Amino acid sequence: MELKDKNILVVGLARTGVSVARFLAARAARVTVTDLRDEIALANVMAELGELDIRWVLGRHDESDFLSSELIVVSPGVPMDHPLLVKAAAAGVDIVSEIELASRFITVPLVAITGTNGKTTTTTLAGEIFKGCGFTTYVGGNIGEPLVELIESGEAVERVVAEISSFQLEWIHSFRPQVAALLNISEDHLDRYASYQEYINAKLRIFQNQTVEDFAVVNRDDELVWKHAPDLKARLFPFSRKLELSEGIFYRDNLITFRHHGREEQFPTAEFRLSGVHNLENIMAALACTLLLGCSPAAAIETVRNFESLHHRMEFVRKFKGVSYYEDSKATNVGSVEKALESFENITLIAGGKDKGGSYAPLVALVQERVRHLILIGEAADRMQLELGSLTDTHRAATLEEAVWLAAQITSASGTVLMSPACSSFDMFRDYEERAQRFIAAVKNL
Ligand code: UMA
Ligand code: ADP
Repeated sequence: MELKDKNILVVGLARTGVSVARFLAARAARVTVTDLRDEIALANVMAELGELDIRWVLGRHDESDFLSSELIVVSPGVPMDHPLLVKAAAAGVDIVSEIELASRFITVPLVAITGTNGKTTTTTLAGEIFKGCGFTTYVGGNIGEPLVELIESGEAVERVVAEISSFQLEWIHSFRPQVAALLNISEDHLDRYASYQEYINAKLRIFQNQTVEDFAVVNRDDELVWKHAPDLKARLFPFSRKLELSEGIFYRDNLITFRHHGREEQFPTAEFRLSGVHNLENIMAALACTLLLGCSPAAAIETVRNFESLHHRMEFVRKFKGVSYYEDSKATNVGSVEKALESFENITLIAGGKDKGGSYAPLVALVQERVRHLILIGEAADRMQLELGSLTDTHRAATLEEAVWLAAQITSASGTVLMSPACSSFDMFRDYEERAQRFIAAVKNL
């Protein structure tokens, strides 16, 4: 792809936009960057990119920039229905996401992993398995390192593993992973999409450009995912916790079995450090992605055995006066909270945050069965109280610290205090990591 002297607009100037601007400038494109945030808010970015020959349009977006560009690179946080993107698309301007741009320069096998939950865990594990098998590997995407950074660095790798969000899939045209995995789908990001179906369609685009030479690793047990499997062009490689498969990877009686073209490999699960049924699914998906691309089973199982849960995903914090405290700040939707509630009993659940517009109804049975006390925080508290408040003893707290203090008062010995918010954090915190740190500090201060 020729970028030299091309008139390119970069929309959004956070992690993605900064990396893209640097990448394009290094290839002598004529780059304009634009962000709704102004010079004061972006002072650090301006200092960081100060030496580059780029044009800045800050504090606003100008229609003329959108219409006069030859190419627009959009950050994931910019909605697809932004009026200026709609106009530019109608005028025939080429619009791409950062993963589309980067993938045009990636020449080694690419594994792309999406799903409502489990992306980061599966992506990280798959990356570790490749490395453990001796492949130099770049791990990036939604996990935090834009893929263009790999191209920009010039580093030669043998495998790329990318965590891919629905937002990043909105503006792809030729993005084609050799192995694409869809872990699960449940309601999320309904503050961004007009309907659940739109979100589902965005996720399915990960398979859009695959051919029969590629693999689609799909969750056989997820009805919604499996319903779409017959439409995929790639070779199907399902994973299942429930069914024995003749081609695919499945779990039964403490054993994961991988079957491909008549070959069979078995992996005992007894010594795995990752716990929970959802992590069995993540492990099977990661094994499928890596074994299909040349990893040796012996090295792969060694890595899986030693892999520990990532921070802020159902993480144990402390036991205090007989009560166990767990922090699951990364549970930002109902699907992930379901898994957390399935993992404990006699729960005091701290939930709430920025509402993403989905229904909390899938939690009803689990709240009735397992949640003794519910403490609600943040903007979503009103709606959560309406949907769940009558099912159990429900309280409100103005801050996370107050919620932790209250939880400590009302939870009986041997109970579990679990922060698993079902919401994003941006109403009260910078991000889910700050929310996690504040919870941990409050628990340690008890
Ligand atoms: N902006 C505009 N105009 C708009 C809207 C936004 O100029 O109309 C500007 C904002 O002022 C801001 C910038 O765009 O300066 C924000 O861009 P961004 O939200 O895309 O932020 P990045 O830092 O580039 O992060 C993105 C992903 N963010 C989102 O998808 C919201 C990061 O995923 C990802 O790690 C990063 O690219 C690198 O690939 C984060 C995320 O929350 C972790 N992802 C969602 C999730 O996991 O649920 C999908
Ligand atoms: P993502 O990157 O998709 O957000 P993470 O691995 O960061 O996924 O996990 C996010 C949340 O989802 C955590 O609360 C975690 O416990 C939960 N989780 C992880 N894997 C799964 C899965 N396969 N199904 C449902 N929930 C999961």
